[in-house]
Amino acid sequence: MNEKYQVIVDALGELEEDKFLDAIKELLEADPSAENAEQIVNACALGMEKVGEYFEQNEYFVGELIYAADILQNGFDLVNPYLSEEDASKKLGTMVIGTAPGDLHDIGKNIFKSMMEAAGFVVHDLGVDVKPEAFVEKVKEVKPNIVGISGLLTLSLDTMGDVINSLKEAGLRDDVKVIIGGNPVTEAAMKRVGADAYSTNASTGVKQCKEWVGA
Ligand code: B12
Repeated sequence: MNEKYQVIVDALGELEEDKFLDAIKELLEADPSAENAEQIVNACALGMEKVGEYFEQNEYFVGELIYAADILQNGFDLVNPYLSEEDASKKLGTMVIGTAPGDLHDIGKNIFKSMMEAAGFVVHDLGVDVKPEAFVEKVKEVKPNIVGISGLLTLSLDTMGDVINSLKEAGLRDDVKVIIGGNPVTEAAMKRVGADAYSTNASTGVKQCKEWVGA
């Protein structure tokens, strides 16, 4: 990775907010393209991985996780407006998205949502810890092309299945494509829960959704 992006990874990992935000600002000033903004988002995700590693090693605790999430959100607020140069006025399709039942992580979901909106989708975001019934109600109401479920806990791989089963029981499963995303999702998990696609990366997730609507 280019050393300028590496500064972002390291500064976030070490919880150095000023250094982190200054690096993002400098990179965006030098190159305001969507491609650069995506690279910055990827560097942020790597920085959060470092935070996660420190947490696993008992060097950081939940307080540091919360602080890291806060710093990341501030960084992401800077990047968000640069994420796409596409014409967001031509709507490609509709998505209902939420974090899996029992899971409160939403940073990655919010990044994916912003990138979907920037690509031209209308996104209805149900928030975190979204119960299967809430997904069903929203799908009935807005009839989306795609349902997205985000999850960062291993436990979410089961509760994502509960959401998909509820869509089946309501007779809605065949009307939508379902994509699951978040760090722990795998192809095996996708098959087990009955989703149509999975992604551990917002860019490839958006690409998949665009393919589904023929864009
Ligand atoms: C920040 C964080 C928190 C914050 C969350 C703040 C927030 N608003 O989201 C707080 C402090 C609240 C938190 C709480 C907890 N956390 Co936490 N947390 C993290 C941490 C450090 C980073 C997660 C993150 O934001 N990553 C950055 C984003 C950008 O990455 P991402 O989510 O993967 O998203 C990208 C892609 O996956 C994709 N994507 C995401 N969603 C979707 C959806 C779709 C549809 C698509 C296509 C793509 C997509 O797009 C994104 C950009 O590319 C991780 C460690 C890690 N490295 O993952 C632990 C981690 C996820 N947490 C963990 C744990 C254990 C907890 C707690 C239980 C801690 C506790 N003891 O209380 C609680 C759980 C509360 C709950 N019920 O959910 C564990 C999970 C372990 C497991 N295997 O289940 C991890 C892995 C840490 C660890 N190594 O142990 N956490």
